[in-house]
Amino acid sequence: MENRERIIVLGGDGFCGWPTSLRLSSEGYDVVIVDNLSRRKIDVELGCESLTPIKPLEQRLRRWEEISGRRIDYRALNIADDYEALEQLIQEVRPKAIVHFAEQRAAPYSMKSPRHKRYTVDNNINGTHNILCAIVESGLDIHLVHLGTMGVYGYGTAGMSIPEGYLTVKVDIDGVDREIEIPYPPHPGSIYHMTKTLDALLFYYYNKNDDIRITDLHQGVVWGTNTEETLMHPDLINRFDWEGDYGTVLNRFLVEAAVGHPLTVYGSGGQTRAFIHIRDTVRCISLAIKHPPARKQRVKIFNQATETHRVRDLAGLVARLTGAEVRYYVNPRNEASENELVVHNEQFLELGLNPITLSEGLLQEVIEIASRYADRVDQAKIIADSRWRADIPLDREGTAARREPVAA
Ligand code: USQ
Repeated sequence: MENRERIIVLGGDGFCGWPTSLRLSSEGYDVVIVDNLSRRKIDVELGCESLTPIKPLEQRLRRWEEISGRRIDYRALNIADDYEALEQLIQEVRPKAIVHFAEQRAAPYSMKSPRHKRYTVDNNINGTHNILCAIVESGLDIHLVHLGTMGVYGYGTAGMSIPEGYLTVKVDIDGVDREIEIPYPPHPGSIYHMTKTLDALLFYYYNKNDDIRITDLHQGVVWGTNTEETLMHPDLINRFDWEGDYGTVLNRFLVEAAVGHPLTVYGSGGQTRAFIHIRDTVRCISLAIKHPPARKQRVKIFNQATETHRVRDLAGLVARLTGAEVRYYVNPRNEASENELVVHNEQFLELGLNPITLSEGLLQEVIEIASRYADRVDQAKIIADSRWRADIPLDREGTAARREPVAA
């Protein structure tokens, strides 16, 4: 039997986890997906579903095997809860790497209520800690690749660009100037983002104490939906979130345009964020697996983002392409209304990433998908119920009074 390298993908049924699992399988790794299908259960809780009609995981996996001749194994497991089963699985599979997507990943969902805050913290922190603990117990040299977020830095960079994880600072120690490198100060903007900053501390400790090899990928807002592999058959289609809690900004604007809803710009729309196309997400993860940190090297941090955009400029672009109305809503979040953002991402570029940047062609591809499945969108679910604080008014109609020119 061929001795292939094995990879465990935690959260392999999700938006980034599914296309990553397919990519790694097509590259020749033996992939084991671990998932408790929590994201599908949250669809039921929220009363909406993926824009794209995703198939049950078993059906996805059967179709993939039929098309590619490659088998992906699946284990139903809640890694935040069932530590013993996770430890046994790692012993049994003996993976080269574990890719960790198994976190509740939506900022608005994490802010909905005390229950949602507590679920996000319990799930994300226990899950991450269980993996680290189980890797140590296994005694194996396993590379952990974690999906982190650009949001750990905050987005206000005081006029400087955001380095890849570590910041060089000058300090005065006993009257002598010294230059030292420190982890970039955490500055989370939601309970969800806060869990990722806590993850970073867990990584720091386990890397220092147990020499675990860890790569933390600080990913920006993902847009798009298809990758080369998910396009191979309708049964492999990826999920596409659009509603108020889980949909991310650019994909939401494209769906809103397709169903004739005004584009939901929060506040002034002056928020600048870092973006990455889903096809680059899977490329970056593959590159990260192929380039692990050396044993005893500190946690390796990549900024997994290819470009930055201001929210109102994205709305302007989508409006120009589709004729949609741009409407301003009271921002349900507690965030700066305007910010500049410059992000270093040289490490992935040096490893050969040729970034996909926002082009009309790719936007059209998403508009086409959004139009094809528009009847699956329940317009009542477009406006988020979540607010960062109880005193922020819920704005269902949009502040139509505000009409600033929107840059195209
Ligand atoms: N926004 C709008 N209108 C909308 C939705 C969002 O104006 O309809 C604004 C938000 O106020 C925010 C920006 O767009 O300023 C981005 O919001 P988002 O929902 O697209 O992204 P976010 O909540 O930050 O979280 C998403 C993913 C998360 C990932 C993160 C990367 O859900 O998993 O970690 O993007 S980053 O934003 O770089 O931290």
